[in-house]
Amino acid sequence: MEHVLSLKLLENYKKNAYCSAVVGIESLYEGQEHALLTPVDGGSLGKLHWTSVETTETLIKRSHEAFLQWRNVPAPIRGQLVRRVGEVARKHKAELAEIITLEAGKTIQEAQGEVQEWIDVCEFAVGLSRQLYGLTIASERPEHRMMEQWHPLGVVGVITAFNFPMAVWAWNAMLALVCGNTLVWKPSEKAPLCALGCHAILQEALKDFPEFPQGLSTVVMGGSDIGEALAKHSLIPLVSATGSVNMGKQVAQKVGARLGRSLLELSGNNALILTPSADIELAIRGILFSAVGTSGQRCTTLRRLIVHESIADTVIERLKGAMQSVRVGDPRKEETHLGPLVDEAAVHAYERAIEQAKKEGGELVVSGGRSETASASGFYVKPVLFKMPAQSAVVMEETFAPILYVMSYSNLEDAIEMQNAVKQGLSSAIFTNDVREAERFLSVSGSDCGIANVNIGTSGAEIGGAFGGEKETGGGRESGSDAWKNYMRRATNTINYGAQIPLAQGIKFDF
Ligand code: UN1
Repeated sequence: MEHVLSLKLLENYKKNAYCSAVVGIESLYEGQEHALLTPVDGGSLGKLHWTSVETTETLIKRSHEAFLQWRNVPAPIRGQLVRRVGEVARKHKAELAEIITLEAGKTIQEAQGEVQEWIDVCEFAVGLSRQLYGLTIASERPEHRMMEQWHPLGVVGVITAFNFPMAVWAWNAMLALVCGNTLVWKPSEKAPLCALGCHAILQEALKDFPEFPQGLSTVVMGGSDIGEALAKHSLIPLVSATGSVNMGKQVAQKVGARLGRSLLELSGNNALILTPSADIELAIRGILFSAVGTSGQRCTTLRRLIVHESIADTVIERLKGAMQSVRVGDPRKEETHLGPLVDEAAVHAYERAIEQAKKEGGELVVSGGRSETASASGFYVKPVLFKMPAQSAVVMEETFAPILYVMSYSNLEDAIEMQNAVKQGLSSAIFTNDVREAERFLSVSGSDCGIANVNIGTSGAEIGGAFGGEKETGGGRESGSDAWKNYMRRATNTINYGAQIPLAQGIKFDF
């Protein structure tokens, strides 16, 4: 089936006029042609040309030129652009969500939630534009003052994944822009239209600011060759990359080879510990959304449930019922809980994990499989619940699918050890009504993840916190708190307002 994109935001893209309007460079179309398919029913969304490496080079230089002007615009004025972006995104929320649903297969509910993350981060970034504070530091020398300033970095390279095709760009872009940087963005090959939708909003917002430079944010489309071009480029001081561990390692090595900075947000293999004191009904609701939401394709998806042995049978029974009531189907329908996986390869990964879990002694409680009720040509699968004898090899891996592995524990120390025993360290949660257990889990000897929650699930973080994780998750932090510091360089300034030159550390150097 052919989908006619009647979405106003993208009405020009099929005429191949859209991108050039965004970047002002016709040659963006010289690259390879790429067919776009929707996971909703496997139908066509049209075609786009990828950007060539040569054009990417040109665009990076252009972005650097834009940076040289943009850095001089006062931060609160830069914030006015981001405020306008938020207003325009809010106005087009439904249309933007529709693009996400068609291209990435996210349910309309969650797609709207994703656009809301973008709007929220705009509000946060506008506030930040007046709060890029440095410290004043007491100097040990008389008539001296020390202070810190935060300056913009330059062109920020952004690489994003299909599963949050707008929000992750927004986390990076809205902050990077108020911080005085420009951006070159390589979206996922699976979600280029979402990137064009984001840029349509930015273009609309920029109409109110004709004095601002062209090329503040540029989209470059393509595969790993384009990612590599960003990673290697000396005009890009920071590359922020979201995706697989393998991609992150490639990027980090290339950026590291030139001593650039990288900000990585990679895999998660998130666990939830369910203790005997927990409110089980509350926990079931938290578990279900975390395990099944976004068809298990969030990096914060719950994949490992570690339940106290005394309540394991009850919890498994309750979860079985809840999972069986999940509505799999067309993500454009309001009532759908579980839309399609993104493509056939994702379905194969799901099937492979099920087979492997069986071999490793897993007992299927909810058996899953392709969904017959949903479209035959789409990539619809049902949720899977496995009771595992131990945290075996398959459980240690991140499979981007709605598969939940349940294991039991007898004492909390062991449960925390199991939770920390994987290579990834993004998100984690405990459900308990016992303050000692909660605090132990949050303590220095508790969860080793970037996100540790009490009585809420592992996914669905708000933008106000710093988002990211440890170990193979890559160590980067994006979005809230002081993540903005990643997008700036710190200058320490010492100012002497006296008539002497005293040296620090008491050194005498008189002559
Ligand atoms: C991701 O999957 O890459 O916490 C990001 C969450 C979302 C972001 C997920 N706010 O689940």
